[in-house]
Order: sequence, then structure tokens, then C-alpha cells
Amino acid sequence: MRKYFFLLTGAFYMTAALSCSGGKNQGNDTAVSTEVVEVNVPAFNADSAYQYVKQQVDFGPRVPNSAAHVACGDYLASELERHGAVVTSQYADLQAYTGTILKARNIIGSFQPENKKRVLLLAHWDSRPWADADPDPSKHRTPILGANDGASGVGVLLEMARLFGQQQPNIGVDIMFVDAEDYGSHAQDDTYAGEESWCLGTQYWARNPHVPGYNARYGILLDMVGGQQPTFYREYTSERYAKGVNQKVWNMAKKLGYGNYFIDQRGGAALDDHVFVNQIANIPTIDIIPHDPTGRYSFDPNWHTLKDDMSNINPATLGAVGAVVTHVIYNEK
Ligand code: AHN
Ligand code: ZN
Repeated sequence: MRKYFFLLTGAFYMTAALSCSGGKNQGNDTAVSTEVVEVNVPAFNADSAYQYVKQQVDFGPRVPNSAAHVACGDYLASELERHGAVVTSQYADLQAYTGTILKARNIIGSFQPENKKRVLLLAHWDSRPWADADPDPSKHRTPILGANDGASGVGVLLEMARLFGQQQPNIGVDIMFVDAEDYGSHAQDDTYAGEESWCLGTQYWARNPHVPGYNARYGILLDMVGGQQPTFYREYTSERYAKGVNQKVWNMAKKLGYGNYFIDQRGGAALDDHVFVNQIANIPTIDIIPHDPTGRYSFDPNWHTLKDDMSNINPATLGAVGAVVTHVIYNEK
């Protein structure tokens, strides 16, 4: 258990449940007291998160309409259920820009579904059908394993689901695994198919929420959070729609000693699931996604290549991101 302290100063005194001082201050109700409130945050287990990433990658590429995709979707839903979530599967036939109809499935695990105070955590669970950024042009139509691009965010959220199952936070949480994020415009196409070719599952959910009128205080999207040596900058659209959430997360990272991963500066813009959550569902949502300040690569050196396999995953990175987001959630009141 990692413990973490908040200093509260005020003219009130702590209830027995919050106090660990064994009654020393009893009857002292006129005094202005300074008390330490302990927020108990369970320890995020990076090795467990790593195993959750590996479990997904072991299915092979999770490309919509494949058998591996169906099997992995069942696995994700059953894991959420095992940890005590109420699971909703949203099945939809979504048309890719290629014309292909994708049998898509968004998977939502709701913890404390009756709680009005909610936070949304999301990651895409599909993997890209084409290694269109691979250095070898003969691989440009080969599906990728998407260890970092897809499985990493889901792995971190499954580990958080395990923690929620053991110890409830003060708020309700919806963990959403969105489908068909990565079926967007192929890099070698003559014309760009447009922004709407990406994030099909999220676009569908934002127009058809799993609960009518669904709302949350804010959302956090995790994308490529398991690479070898990433730096996370405050992403442009996140900053525009959810500046306070960026602040909350980057401050927490600093406090926990992860300022080497979470650089408290503005980064570039990423077209990603959070854009549609912000613009269609109107839930202020940030994207935790790598940014390379040198501009030598996009997001991850192995992005959309066949090298995005388990060797691309560093448990320490999963652990850093997982600890930060876990602390943010358990500190909500
Ligand atoms: C684009 O490059 C258009 N979007 C980045 C979002 C993404 C792709 N995340 C994972 N794969
Ligand atoms: Zn991708």
C-alpha cells in the first residue's frame, strides 16, 4: 500500500473515521486544528499491467472482423466482470473508409454504476490492420501486433480495474475499451480519407452513449503508454477542452516523482479518441500520448510498424502512467 497525505487546515475537526490520533483532540471543538487526512491509494502493479498487455498481444493482431479480435473482446469483457464491473458491450456495424463493414464492439465496465460522481477512463483495444509506417514497404499491408498502440492503455486500465475490485474509490468509474480506432486512412493512399476515418468506435459511442444522457466529470484517454522511453507533453486538444484535467494529472506526476515522463509543457496535437469525446459527447477529456520534442518520429519510434510487439513494452512506463492515473482517481471526492 502506498500512502499519501493531504494537509487540511480549518476550523473543523475530523470524524473518528478519518482520524488516526486516537482521541487526543476530543472535546477540542473550538480550536482551529490542522489535521493530516490520509488518502489510501492502492499500489499499481506494473508487472500485472504488463501481463495484461501480453495476454492481448498473445491473441495476435486484434483487427476488426478477425477471430483474434472476437476472442480478445470476450477476454476483456470477462476480465472487467471478474473485477466487479457491470459490463456493457456495444455492438455496431461501422463502415470503414475503405467500404468494409467492421463488426465493432465497445466494451464498458462500470464501477458503482449508481454513483452520480463519475470519471471516464478509455483506451482503444483494436490494432491497426496495416504496418503502413514500417521501414520495409513489403510490410505495408501486414497487420501489426499493437503492443504499445492499443494493448498498453488497455493493460493499464485492466490493472486499475483489479484495484477497483479490491478497494472502491469515492467516485464511480467507467472503463471503456473503444473499438475501430486504428482503421484510419492508410499512409500510402493517394488521398487522405479524413479525420473521421479514425476513432470509429468512439464516434459511435459519443453519438449513442451506453447510458442515455451519460455524463462524467472528465475523461482520460491512454494511448501508447507502455513504450521504452516516452515523454508525455500536455496535448493540444486536451489543453483546449480540459486544461484543468491536464493540470491535475501533470501535478500529480510531479508529486509522485514522474516528472521525467510527464513534461509539464505543451506538446503537439493528436487526432485521437478524446477529440470526439470532447466535441460530440462534451466531456472534457485529455489524451496521455507520447510526444517526441525532437520531431524524429510520431508518438513512438515503432508506431504502425511490425516492431510494435512485446519488445516495445517497458513495464516501468506502464507503472509510471498507472500510478499517476490511479492516484488521480483515488483522490477524487
Ligand atoms: C493519427 O495519427 C491520425 N492519429 C493518431 C492516433 C492514433 C493512431 N493512436 C493510435 N493510433
Ligand atoms: Zn495506431
